[in-house]
Amino acid sequence: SNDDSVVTLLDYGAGNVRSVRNAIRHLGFQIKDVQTPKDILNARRLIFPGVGAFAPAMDVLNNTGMGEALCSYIQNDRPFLGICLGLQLLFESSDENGPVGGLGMIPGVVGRFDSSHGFRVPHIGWNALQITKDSEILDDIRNRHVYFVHSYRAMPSNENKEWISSTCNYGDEFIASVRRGNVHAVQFHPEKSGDVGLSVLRRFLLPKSSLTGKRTEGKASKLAKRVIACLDVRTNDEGDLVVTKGDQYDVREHAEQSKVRNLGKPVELAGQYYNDGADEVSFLNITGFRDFPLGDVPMLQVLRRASENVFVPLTVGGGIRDFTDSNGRYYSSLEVASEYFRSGADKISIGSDAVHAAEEYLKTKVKTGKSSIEQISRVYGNQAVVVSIDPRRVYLNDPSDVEFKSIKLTKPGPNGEEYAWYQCTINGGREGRPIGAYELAKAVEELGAGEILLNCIDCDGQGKGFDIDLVKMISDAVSIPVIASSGAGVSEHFSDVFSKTNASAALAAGIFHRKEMADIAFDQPLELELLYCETYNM
Ligand code: 1PR
Repeated sequence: SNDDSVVTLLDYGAGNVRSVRNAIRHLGFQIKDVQTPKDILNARRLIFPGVGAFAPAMDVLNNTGMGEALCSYIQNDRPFLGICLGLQLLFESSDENGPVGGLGMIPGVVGRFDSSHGFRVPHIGWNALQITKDSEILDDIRNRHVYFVHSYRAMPSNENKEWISSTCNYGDEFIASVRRGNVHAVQFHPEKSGDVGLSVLRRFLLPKSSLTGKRTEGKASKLAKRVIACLDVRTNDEGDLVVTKGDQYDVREHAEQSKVRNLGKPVELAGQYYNDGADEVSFLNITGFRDFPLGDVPMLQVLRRASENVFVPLTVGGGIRDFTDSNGRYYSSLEVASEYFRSGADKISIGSDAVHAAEEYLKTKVKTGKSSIEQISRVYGNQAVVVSIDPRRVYLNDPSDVEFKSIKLTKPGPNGEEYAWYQCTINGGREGRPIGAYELAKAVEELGAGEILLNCIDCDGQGKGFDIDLVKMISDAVSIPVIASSGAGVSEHFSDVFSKTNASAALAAGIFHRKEMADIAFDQPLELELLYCETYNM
């Protein structure tokens, strides 16, 4: 095609490239999908958003002849942008379930991050780049952070140094982007890095003459703490999907004949929080445990529409488990998750089903490979699987009263109890289970969860701060990232949880809905923009 508004996209069908598509369209371009190797050779500009694992991606490229076409396209210095796995595949090989041979365009081996010196793997979140040479497409980044999510990375060496345009520090210094002539590839996700990421794509897509502005050096920095806006959604009594918010998980209004509290429309609020600067947006379908999510078409529509305008990571949770519908048709949790990924989710979050899986695993000590956590992480990677924990504090006078890990409380319980354990619940806090948050967190990490969303029923909706004792216990127990949740009421609560615990992110709901929640009294007004602008680098 000769049309400058057309971009060729190589999507080999391994996962969610919806957000890349949405970002390209948002910038005013049309997409032509690669069907045959010839489409690669004829492309004016080619974007390759690699998704999934290295070995299956190479299998597809080799079996279809697309790998060969890609190599010749790149050797001819034609405009190319690889994203994430689309960067890694350019190297000689990867250790991911390997060694597995790559396209071999760039010298070097892609290896796993070393988690031994306290860096959590996967590397998830917003990090700064060290820009080492003129890359053109990175010119607007300056000191702002971009979004990464990966467990494997390529390292700089003498052999590949002329390719490197930026590096990033996470335990090791790894390659964040490469550039040679018209060939670019980035390890981070421009389509998930907000407006700074959109500018990377725009610079790749537009002819150079139409852009102004010059490069500034980025500075090395640690991974930033993330602030996540959470939307609890459910069908209200009229059958509409609405954003709601509970008080210790109770979402019914106390006054008005006990109606479900309605704070607005999910797609609109998600767009608003993105524009306000949220680092990520989560949707939790809080009645998913009783409704079958694939029957819940509105939720899929919400995701599709939200992902058209939200260019930061989207997580969706609620009802992810194996399911047999009323016609006797069986759906695996993997099928349910796949439908969410196809509709625009970057991560899925599992609550109740993770509790069942962890109980089973602790009882039998056998990984069956059949749990939702194992199935989904095998196909989509650990970084795509979040486990949401809904614990409730149980006070104790003596820690030896229970078999679960307990902690000495900073603030004693209502009857002067000095200890507590945190009992896991399922079905939106309705049922307590014989497993603690600590035991659950360790078990799901072993099963393949990539991140933990740590709620606390006692603190939910109270606006009195996160449960620091709980967040500390869990973030010290696992080596995957932990998202602290429940209780944020003022911006100091965020700095508090980040300075006192090893949480990687903090999630909140009520504080963001404040305008819509005049009925809930908070202590102080909050400057939303100030909250997000602050980069919690500790
Ligand atoms: O069990 O896999 O179907 O998943 C259900 C999901 O829905 C779980 O992630 C569970 O946490 C969530 N959920 C279920 N019931 C409720 C409820 O509120 N009745 N919401 C619920 C959980 C917790 C957070 C909340 C934070 C921050 N809400 O989403 O946003 O507590 O709130 P705050 O900042 O206002 O204090 P499954």
